[in-house]
Amino acid sequence: MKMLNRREFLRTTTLSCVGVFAANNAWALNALQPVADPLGSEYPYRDWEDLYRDEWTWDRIGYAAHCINCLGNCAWQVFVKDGIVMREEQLAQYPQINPRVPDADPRGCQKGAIHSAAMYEGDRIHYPMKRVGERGEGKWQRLTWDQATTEIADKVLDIFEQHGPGQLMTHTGSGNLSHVRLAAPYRMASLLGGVQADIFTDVGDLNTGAHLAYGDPMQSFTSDAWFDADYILLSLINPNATRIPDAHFIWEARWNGARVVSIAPDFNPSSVHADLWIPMRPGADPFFNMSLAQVILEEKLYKPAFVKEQTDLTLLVREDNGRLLRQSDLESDGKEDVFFLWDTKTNQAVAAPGSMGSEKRSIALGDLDPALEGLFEVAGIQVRPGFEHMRNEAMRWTPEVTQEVTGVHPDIVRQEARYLAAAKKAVLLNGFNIGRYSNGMYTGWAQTLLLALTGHGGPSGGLDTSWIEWSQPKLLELALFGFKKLPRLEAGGLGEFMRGEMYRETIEHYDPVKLKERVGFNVDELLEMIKESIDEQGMPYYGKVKGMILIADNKFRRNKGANRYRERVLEEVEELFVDVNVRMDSTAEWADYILPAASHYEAWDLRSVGFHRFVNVFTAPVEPIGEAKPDWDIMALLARKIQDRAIARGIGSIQDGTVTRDLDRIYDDFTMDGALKTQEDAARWLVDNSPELDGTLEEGAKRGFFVLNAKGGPAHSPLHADKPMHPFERQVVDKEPYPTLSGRITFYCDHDRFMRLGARVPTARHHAGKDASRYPLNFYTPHTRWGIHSNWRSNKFMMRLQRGEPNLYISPLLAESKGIADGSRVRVFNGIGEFFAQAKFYPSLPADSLMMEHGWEPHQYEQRKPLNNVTATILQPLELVGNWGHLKFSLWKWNANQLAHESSVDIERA
Ligand SMILES: Nc1nc2c(c(=O)[nH]1)N[C@H]1C(S)=C(S)[C@@H](COP(=O)(O)OP(=O)(O)OC[C@H]3O[C@@H](n4cnc5c(=O)[nH]c(N)nc54)[C@H](O)[C@@H]3O)O[C@H]1N2
Ligand SMILES: Nc1nc2c(c(=O)[nH]1)N[C@H]1C(S)=C(S)[C@@H](COP(=O)(O)OP(=O)(O)OC[C@H]3O[C@@H](n4cnc5c(=O)[nH]c(N)nc54)[C@H](O)[C@@H]3O)O[C@H]1N2
Ligand code: SF4
Ligand SMILES: [Mo]
Repeated sequence: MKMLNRREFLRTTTLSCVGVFAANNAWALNALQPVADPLGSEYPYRDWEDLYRDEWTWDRIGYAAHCINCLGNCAWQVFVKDGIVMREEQLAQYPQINPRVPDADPRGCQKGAIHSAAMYEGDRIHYPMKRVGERGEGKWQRLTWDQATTEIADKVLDIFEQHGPGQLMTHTGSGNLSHVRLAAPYRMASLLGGVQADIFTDVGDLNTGAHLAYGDPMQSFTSDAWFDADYILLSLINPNATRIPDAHFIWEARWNGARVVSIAPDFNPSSVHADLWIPMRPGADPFFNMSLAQVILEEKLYKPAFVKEQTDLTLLVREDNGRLLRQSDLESDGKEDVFFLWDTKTNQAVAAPGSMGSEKRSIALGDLDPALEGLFEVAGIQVRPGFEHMRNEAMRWTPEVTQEVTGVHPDIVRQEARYLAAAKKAVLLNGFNIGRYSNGMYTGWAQTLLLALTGHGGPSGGLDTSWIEWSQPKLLELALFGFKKLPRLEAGGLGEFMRGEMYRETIEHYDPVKLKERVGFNVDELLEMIKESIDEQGMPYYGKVKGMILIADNKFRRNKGANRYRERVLEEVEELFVDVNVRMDSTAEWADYILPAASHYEAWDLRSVGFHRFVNVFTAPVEPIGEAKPDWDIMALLARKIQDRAIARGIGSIQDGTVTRDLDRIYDDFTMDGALKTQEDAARWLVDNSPELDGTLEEGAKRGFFVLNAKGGPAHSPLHADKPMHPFERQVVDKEPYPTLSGRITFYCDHDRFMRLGARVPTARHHAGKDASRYPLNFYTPHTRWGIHSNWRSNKFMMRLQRGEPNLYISPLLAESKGIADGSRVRVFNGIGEFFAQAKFYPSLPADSLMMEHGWEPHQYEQRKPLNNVTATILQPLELVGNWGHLKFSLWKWNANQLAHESSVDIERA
């Protein structure tokens, strides 16, 4: 080939291009004739070019979502070449259910988009391993599956033989939210009688205020229902970072005319796009909410018809003792759970329909017109409607009074109260962060009050608590062994607090007098109430155990008082600590045995957790890495070995209360006599037997997802094929009772502890924070955009999008006073611990608070000291009430949260 100089080359190419385009029609291109490859003889090797061409070829496409604890649940196409996942792409094939509502496509986030890289990173676990050094020393020996599971099975049997049943914790954490991955360890726990803690409360995600009010805290809209709201309030939530695939519905609603308001202490990535950001002092929300209620009542903006029908505010309360008037007060064999209202038409007390004890299964009032105000007499007992008590309390919290606590100007409070009351459809989106403050229950309860007063429920809006409990009876049946035997289900926050002896840090950190002033109780009183809840009110805590099999739970990262907690738990489970995990997380590091699990693209599964009606199918596009196995297969193999070894050792059934633990047939039970040997078998069984899914697994696998049919609708709402879903439609439209004691939305609780702590009606209470200890700064730790907790936290692509090491957000004002520059290395500390991080300026943060996104692995910090080292915590004793109507232990519904944002710290340049 003749060598041209650069100028000549440019001239010829430009000319030939001009020649082609000058013809200005397609003929010119069609006229181009194929010529023999001019480079052929000069460049026989074209591999590097082929590399680029081949990048876009693949052997196979499969489907998957990601099974961890994000709320996205997005369908991905997974492209496989030579047995390796080369990339993933959003599927974007969900049907639009209604032409007037935006669809759910495409769904995804940046973490999901790099999983094909992350799944092959160095932290993946390839083989079963046994520790050969001290715990945590990092010395491992590779075992075969046979060796590992035989050794573990023998230890499990030893624990049964030496200590009896109930001494094994078999806990699956929040990392396994897809159906089969979730069902496998629960089924194992059901058969073994293992301790399984409530995963909502042991991380602090339960909206207890919503449960108190509605009797059901799992009551989100489908996210498309946000679209036609005209008022959206974001409270303790940051959807642009933590609900990435659904957040667009909020901003589309804004485009559609909605007013979007974000309440947060910092100008977070969602506040940025709102019509109004209300800067809230950390933990001050109940005061703000009560002041909204005050304005609504003062200005008579409330909707009496909705209040009378849907709430318990009509129920009569005794003047003498502050208790609800019960049938048992009036008749010797009267019921405790039948209540009365005052009918203004007939001027008499009438039993309110729809309560737990009522024969009427409807809350419709018919001809009744109950009073909201007035003093009445029933059989010589003076009574008045709860509405008056609620109002008296709310009227204390004028916007002028609460401004001192919240920092929010009264004009803003009045303005937003009026917007809320005027809205046709108002949606209040509550983040899970609400559960991580000790006054979160107060925040949530007051929010439900605001919505009820202004008539927002069902089609006219309401509370969105970020979770939908679809009706999936077969999933529960599979997970809980047909309800024939159950795990030892434990109150989550309570279990962690007791087992990890976190109360030791509580005692150390808080000033008892100041704590009582702030939250209404001191540590001694708290410990007494905890004891009372366990001993007398049925809050389950099973005490210390001897061994632990942990699945998909980064326990030593997420828990409070982190390193001290870890030491205590390791001491407790001295005999056995097994971790089943996809990667070497900060918990697997400390295990005796590690069993390698298949990742998202390596196992069959289904997933429905999310804000939409699509059940994604995982089709196992590739084989598991190394010798990893799907979680179901791992549990089945473990069951097999326990059964074999039990038979060999002559161990049969062991009596455990009213059931037997049949160790000699546990594999047969686990697999339904061999029918469900693999994760794929279990996924197929679910599809074949679930009424809410139409078609076969194969059909779902061809599409990548199922669309839930009407049978999948949750308890509180029908699932219409062509309409977004609204929580409590059945109550608001169909007048079905709420699953509460009174059958109505609850705003009066006459349980002793509620009465004693001044919380029988919604009110405002502080969280502990900086004023309850010696340390001057509030410290709160929300979730990061760059990981789902610890998942993908150390991935190189995610690290490149941020500072790449644990970083702490600080107000420049505070930084200046401490001599800290942007990028400085800082030490954050209090009496119970310390950690080091890089300071990052964040001007919108209050100068008396620090913020740090949680989720960094302890091993990413200097000296392996994580942020949770400085989080001392308490429990909210009201959330531990276990003997009042719907306030009794219920998995994922009612028990006490672990609280992340209660302690305080100081900071210095390090
Ligand atoms: N990218 C990503 N997404 C996730 C997760 C993740 O780790 N990463 N985790 C998932 C899980 S399990 C959860 S629990 C959720 C958590 O996600 P969210 O429910 O959004 O909760 P957080 O991120 O903890 O906090 C949300 C916001 O609360 C604000 N905030 C802090 N204190 C207060 C306060 O006192 N009052 C008010 N009004 N606001 C306050 C902060 O500005 C913060 O931005 O996200 C889920 N989605
Ligand atoms: N300070 C502070 N602490 C907090 C919070 C906070 O806001 N502040 N938030 C709390 C909240 S809301 C949450 S939800 C928790 C989250 O707490 P973590 O338990 O830390 O959550 P993940 O990082 O999701 O851990 C799940 C583990 O499951 C593993 N895993 C993933 N897929 C699979 C699989 O298919 N099979 C198996 N066997 N394992 C798998 C992953 O390796 C991962 O380590 O943290 C809580 N801790
Ligand atoms: S991690 Fe969750 S939100 Fe992100 S793409 Fe996967 S399923 Fe969707
Ligand atoms: Mo969470």
